[in-house]
Amino acid sequence: MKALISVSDKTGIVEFAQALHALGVQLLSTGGTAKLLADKGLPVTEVAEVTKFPEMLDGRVKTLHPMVHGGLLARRDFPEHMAALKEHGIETIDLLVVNLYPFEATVAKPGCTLADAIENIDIGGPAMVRSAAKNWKDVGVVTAADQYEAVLGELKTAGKLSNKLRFELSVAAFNRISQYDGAISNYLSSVKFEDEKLSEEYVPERAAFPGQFNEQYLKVQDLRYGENSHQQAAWYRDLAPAAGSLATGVQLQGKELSYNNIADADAAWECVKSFEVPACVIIKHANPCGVAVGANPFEAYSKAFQTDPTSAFGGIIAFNRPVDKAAAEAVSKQFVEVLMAPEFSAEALEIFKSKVNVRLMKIALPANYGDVRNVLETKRVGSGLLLQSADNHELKLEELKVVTVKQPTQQELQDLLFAWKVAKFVKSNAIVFCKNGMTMGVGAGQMSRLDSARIASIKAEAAKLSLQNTVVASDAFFPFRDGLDVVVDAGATCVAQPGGSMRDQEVIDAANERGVAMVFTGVRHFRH
Ligand code: 93A
Repeated sequence: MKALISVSDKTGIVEFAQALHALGVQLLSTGGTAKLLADKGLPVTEVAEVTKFPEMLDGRVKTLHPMVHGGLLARRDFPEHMAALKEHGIETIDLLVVNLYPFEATVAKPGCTLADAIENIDIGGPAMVRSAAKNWKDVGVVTAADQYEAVLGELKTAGKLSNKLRFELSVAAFNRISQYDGAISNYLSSVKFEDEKLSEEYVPERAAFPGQFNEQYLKVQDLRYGENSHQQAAWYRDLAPAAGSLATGVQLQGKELSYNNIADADAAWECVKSFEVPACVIIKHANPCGVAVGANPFEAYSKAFQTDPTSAFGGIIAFNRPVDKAAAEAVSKQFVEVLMAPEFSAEALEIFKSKVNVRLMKIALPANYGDVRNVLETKRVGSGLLLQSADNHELKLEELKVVTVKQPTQQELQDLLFAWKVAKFVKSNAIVFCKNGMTMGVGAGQMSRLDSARIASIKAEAAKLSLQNTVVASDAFFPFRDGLDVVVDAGATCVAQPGGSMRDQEVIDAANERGVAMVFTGVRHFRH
């Protein structure tokens, strides 16, 4: 058996090659890799010896040769193929181990020159990978270090690779090539090409979004159905999901997650992650119907639940602290679809054991608060795609601009920041009443801001909550004073809104007339 090893990332390659050698596999390798293996005392033949051509053009041409590709592509069960190899003195290659020039890492470096990017486009590596992956029936193709173990495992026990493993390796290889080519296309089509600046040192300016968008996703699972039962669906994740994102979670118990569960769980998780102190978020139909912070998860949940107990029925609940016995007991009294937290105590797990339908999801928070957020948002439109950076704006206290005679109190300012965080996760038009770190009324998803304001107070009334002395966050500006009047009529004494309307002065005058405090945030949080 013969293996050709040609790797840029040499992590673990010596140990892998040593194990192959111990199994009697002959080693063939390219310049840098061959040198490393030889230095470690391994008997290795340089590809240049086989092709009878030196590596040339600064390594651009190393393995692009019939002696290599013939050995990879020949079908062992076709006598004509084997006769052709014999005629030309080509030997078969049974195992290919390749990882590519680090194109992605190179262009990720600030100040990367166009010349450096181009030089890191691997040609020979992908060509060999394609040859071997196409001929998967006869050749095993290894494209990542985390495959070394499985390959050695089969070679040790069976002396050869199974059809199944060779096929899986081939699929993984084509995925890798597609991802690699996607990265090259994304990079090149984002370059703002300036002919007059061309030189070896030219660092091109790049558009935020490439001219052609290539992304790869990995299937997490097929779903029973989509938003409705007549729609088919599956859940995919990024190849490298961000730490602390929904895709990194594990389901500990309960029924299979549904399409709507996953969408709501993401909203719940992103919202609860945005709080530094213990918080609880209850989501229904993509909107928060209760959010609160508290001294502990139990208190946060109890407050969040009070906002709208009717809507909380069948909700998706997220905590940013481990769920302990007290919180678990409280939550278990309501019908809950999904419960998410960074950790569950043994007692909490015991409480949910008998509730077999409750889906428990454990997701680690990012290492540092606010560290990693979802970075890119996509939305299909017709035969197209909308792409935007995620709405990760965090409002700071010092960014609040008081525009009224009346000044907010310290407590009101704290509640405004809380309300503003929640409003970001409420579908527009969003009106969120809050008090003492708790939502008191949420108006979501209305076509008129006035209706959202009315609905928020109707909901508070239904939950028997008083809106007297509450603060209000409005995700976008009030186009007229009527929206402000509705929230002040309901009992609000302090209002946060972006500002920026043609009629800002009319709304400021109204706030002064009504004797309430108002702040402009200078930023809008539409969410559709
Ligand atoms: O420059 S290439 O596009 N031309 C080639 O013929 C070729 N053959 C292998 N790049 C080529 N490779 C790549 O070299 C491999 O994909 C691998 O990433 C790298 C290993 O080189 P070395 O063994 O010299 O460190």
